[in-house]
Amino acid sequence: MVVDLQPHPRVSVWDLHSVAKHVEPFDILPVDPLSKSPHHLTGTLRSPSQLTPDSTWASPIGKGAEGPCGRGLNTSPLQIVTTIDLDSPPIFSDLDSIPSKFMRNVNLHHRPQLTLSRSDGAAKQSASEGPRTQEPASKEPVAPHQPTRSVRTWFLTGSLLACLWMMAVYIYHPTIHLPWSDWIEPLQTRPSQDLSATDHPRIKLHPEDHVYRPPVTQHFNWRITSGLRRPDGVLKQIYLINDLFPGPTIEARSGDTLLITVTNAVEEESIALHWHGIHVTNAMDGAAGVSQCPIAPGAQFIYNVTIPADQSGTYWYHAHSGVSRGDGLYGGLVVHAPVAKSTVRGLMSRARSDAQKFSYEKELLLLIGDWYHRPAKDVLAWYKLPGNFANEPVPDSLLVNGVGHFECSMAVPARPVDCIEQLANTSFLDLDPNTVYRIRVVNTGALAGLSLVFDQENIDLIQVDSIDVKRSQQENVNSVGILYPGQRMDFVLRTSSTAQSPSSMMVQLDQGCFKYMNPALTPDQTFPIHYRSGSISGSVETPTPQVRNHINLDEVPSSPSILQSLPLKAQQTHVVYTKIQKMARNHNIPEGYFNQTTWKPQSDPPAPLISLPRERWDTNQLALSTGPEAAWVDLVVNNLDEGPHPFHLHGHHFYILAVQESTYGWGSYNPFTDPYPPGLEPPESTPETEPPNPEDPTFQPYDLSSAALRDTVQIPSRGYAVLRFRADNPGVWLFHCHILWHFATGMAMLVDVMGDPAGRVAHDVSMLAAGGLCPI
Ligand SMILES: [Cu+2]
Repeated sequence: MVVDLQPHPRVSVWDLHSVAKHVEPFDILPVDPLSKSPHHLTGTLRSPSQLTPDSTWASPIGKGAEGPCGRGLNTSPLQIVTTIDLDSPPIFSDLDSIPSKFMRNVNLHHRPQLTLSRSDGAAKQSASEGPRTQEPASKEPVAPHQPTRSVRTWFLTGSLLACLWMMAVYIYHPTIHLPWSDWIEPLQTRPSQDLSATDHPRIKLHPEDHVYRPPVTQHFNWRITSGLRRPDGVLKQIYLINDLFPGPTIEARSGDTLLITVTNAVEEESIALHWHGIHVTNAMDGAAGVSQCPIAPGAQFIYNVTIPADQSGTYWYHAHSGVSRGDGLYGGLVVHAPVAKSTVRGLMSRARSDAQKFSYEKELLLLIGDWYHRPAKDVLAWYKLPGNFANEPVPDSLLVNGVGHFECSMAVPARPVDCIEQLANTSFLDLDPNTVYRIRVVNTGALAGLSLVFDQENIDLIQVDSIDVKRSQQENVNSVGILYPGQRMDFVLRTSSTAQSPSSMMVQLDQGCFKYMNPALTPDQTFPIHYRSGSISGSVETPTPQVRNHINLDEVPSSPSILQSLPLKAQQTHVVYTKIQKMARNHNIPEGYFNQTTWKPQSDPPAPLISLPRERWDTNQLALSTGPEAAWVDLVVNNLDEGPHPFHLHGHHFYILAVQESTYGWGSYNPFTDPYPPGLEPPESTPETEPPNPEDPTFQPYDLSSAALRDTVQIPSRGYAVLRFRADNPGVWLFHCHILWHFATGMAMLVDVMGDPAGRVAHDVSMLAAGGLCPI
C-alpha cells in the first residue's frame, strides 16, 4: 500500500519523516527519492492490520506532546492521509477502520480487479473502471431526508444563484468576448511549475489565460542564486532563479510587457539575461558588454521586455554573460498568439486561436539540452588547453526540463563525480489519452544538436524558431531534427487511437559535433510517455522507438504567408568569414574569429557598446553597419572552419536563402566577384537555353519559395549561408555561434542597426550621460 501524504503547509517533509518514525506501529519508508519535496511525500505504510486506533494517528500529530509517541513536533491539526493508492492485492479490507478525520480521498489508481469492501458492505468498487474519488467512509449516522418547508424559497434562491453564476461565466469565461471584457482585469495567471522542475518536470502551459485577454504588464521578481543539485543524480553547483532550475517559465501574449526585476545574489559572478528570439529594444537585450553591464553581485537590474505585437511562439531566456548558461541559468518563455477579433454587423466574434488553427487541445514545454557534470568554467578551461587541439568538450549527460538519468558506473575515472543512482522523474510527458498536444521544444544545450523520435505518436511540425512552417504532406512522421542549440520547434503530437502506455520519446544527441568519445555519455536516451488512464506497471520496459518517417529541419521552409514579406532583392550586401583558429602567437589556444577579429565583451573602456561612439570601441569589436535607415540586408557568412556552427542573430529574424556545403575547397561565396553562388549555378547552356545573366536586374540566384525565416542557422563546415533580414530594430546586436564554447572564445560579431554611419553617436546616450562604466 502506498500512502500519499500532504503535510500541513507549515510542516516540512523532514518533520513528517520524524512524525512517521514515531507513529507506532507504522513505518513510512520513502519509495521515491524524488518525492522528497516540501509538499509531497510518498511512502510505504506497513502494518496495515493495526490501522485502527484513532489515538495512534492522532497522538503524535493532532495532540502533540500529549500523545504516546509525540515529541511536540506539531500541535496544529494535520491532515496527513489524503490519498491512498492501493497495490493489489488489497492489504486491508475495512476502510472504516481508518479514522475518517485523516482520510479525505481514496483514489483507486487503475488497479484492475481490485476490490475494496467496506465493513457495512455498502460500497464495493472495482478499480478497473478507472480513476475515481470516494468521499471518506463515515461512521456517523446519515440523517434521514427531511422535506423542505418552502419549495418556493429554495426555487427562488436557486434561480438567483443560477443567474449570478451565468453572469460570472459571461464576464470571466475566456472564450466569450463582450464589449466590456477588455476593461476587466485578467485573472491571475497560473504558474507553470509548482516547485523545482527536478521534482515536477512537467511544464504545462496555460494559453487560455492569455489568448483572450488584452495585453498587460506582468511583473516578476527574480532572485538568482546558486546551489547544489542533482539534476541527473550527479551533484553540481547550478544556478537557480527563485530556487528553481530551470528558471520559472514565463507565459505571455503578444504585446505584453514583462517587467522582470533581477537580483543577482550569486557571489563573485556577474550575470545578464538574454530573451532569445524576442525583438526587444536594444538596451534590454541582455548581452553583457554590448547592451548592458552585467549585473554585479548584489546588484539589481529591471528588464523591460516588451513583446512586439507581431511576435508569438516559443522562446527562452538564458544567461548571456560568461558561460553561466552551461550551469543552468535558463528558462522557458512562451508567447501565446492572441485570437484575432473581427466584427460582423456589429457583433464581436473571434477568429481561430492557434489551438483551433492547428487542431490541438493542450500544450507542454520541453527544455532539452546536453549537460556537463563539471562547472562550465572548468569545461571552457579544458577546451582552451592547447593540448586538446580545439576539440569541443563532449557532454556527459542530457536533461529534459532539468531532469536526467545518469548511470553512476558510467562516470569516467579521471573525472570523478558525486553520483547517486536515482530514479528520474520523467513525468514531463505524461499525457491525457485521446488528447492532441502542442509540444514546444527548446534546445537549451551548450554544444549538441538533437533529434526526437516518438514510439506510438505522430508529429506535425508547425513552427521553427517561433515562425510558422510549410506543413509537411508526409504522413506517419514520428521523427524530427536536428534542432541546434538555441533553436526551438513546435509540433502537434497526435496519438493513434490504439496508443497504450508505455509509449516513449527518444532524444538523440547529434554526434556529428563530437570529435572524441566520452564513455560517460549515452547519446540516445529514451524516456517513457505515460498515458494518465492507461494501465501501466513499473516493470514494463520502455520501448525504443523506431523511425518511421523523419522531418529534416534544415529543409523545412517557412509557410507561404510568411514568405510574402520577403523582397526579391536586398538593398545592402555584406560578406564575412568565420573560423576557429589556433595560432602559435596565442599559444595555440582556440579562438573564434569573424574576419580578423575575435570578440570579447567591450572592456576598454568597460562600458556597453551601445553607450559608446564607435571610435571608442576596443579592438575586439567587428561590426557591420546597416546605415541610419531601416534596410533589407543580405549577410553572406562563409564558414571556413572544420566544423559546422549554429549562428544566432539578436533582435531580428532572418530569411535563410541558401545554405551550401562544399565538396572541395573552402566553399566560400563572394557575391561581389562570383557570378553565381557556389552550388546554385544554373545548368550548362544548351543550344535551346541560355544561362541567366547575373547582370540582369531580374536575375534571382535563390529559390525564395524555400526560404526559412529563423533566428538561428546551422552553417556547415566549409560552406556558406545567405541571410536576408530587415535591419529595422535600432541598436548594436550580436551575431554569434550559439555553441557556448565557441561564443566564449570569441566567435561573434556585431550588427550596428540604424546608427549614424560613422558611429560618432552612441545608440544609448543616456547610459553615457550617466557615466555608465561597468563596475569591474
Ligand atoms: Cu560554433
